[in-house]
Amino acid sequence: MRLKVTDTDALIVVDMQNDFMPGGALPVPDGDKIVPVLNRYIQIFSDSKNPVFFTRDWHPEDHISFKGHGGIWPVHCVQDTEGAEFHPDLIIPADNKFIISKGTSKDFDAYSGFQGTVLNDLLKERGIKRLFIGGVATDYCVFNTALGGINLGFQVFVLLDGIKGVDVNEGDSKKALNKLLEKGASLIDLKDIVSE
Ligand code: VGL
Ligand code: ZN
Repeated sequence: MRLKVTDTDALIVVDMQNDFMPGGALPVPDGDKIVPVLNRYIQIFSDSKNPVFFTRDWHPEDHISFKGHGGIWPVHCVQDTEGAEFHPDLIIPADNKFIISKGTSKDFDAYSGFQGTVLNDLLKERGIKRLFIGGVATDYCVFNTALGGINLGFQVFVLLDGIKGVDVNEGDSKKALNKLLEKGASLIDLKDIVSE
């Protein structure tokens, strides 16, 4: 594929937070390995003044998704803790960037960056038509954010070299990508993006 980034494109970097990295509370295996690749995408979008959206899981300490509070996950990404901070090497551009917090109220969980957030409004306001989506986890928040984007009418490109999954059940990430393909998403790599 040969894709040129145009002014109706946005990059969405999903949940690249310490707790989802090796050593964190809810680690995605090799989650840190995609940081350099995501930084390349971030640089490309940032250089062309396209918006870059960073979603983050941003839970209260008694969140419904946590074990002991009705959920299945260990305590993770608690608001204002180090675990909820972005990976220290992730490039956060000074301009044209937006931080989207999700799962912020105790009684609601959100695997999609669109759920309970202003992400769709911000994208529509800017006339964005195509979304380039990377981050973690392929089988949870990347999947649901991509699906949400498709359902809201965006053309979605999933960054194959910029995602990692948890695979609680073997094959979950593969299934998620197949489902997205079926729904009309495209799977791309850095090399598919051309400057001219
Ligand atoms: C996620 C599990 C719980 C994710 C968030 O970002 O994929 N997974 N909360
Ligand atoms: Zn969470």
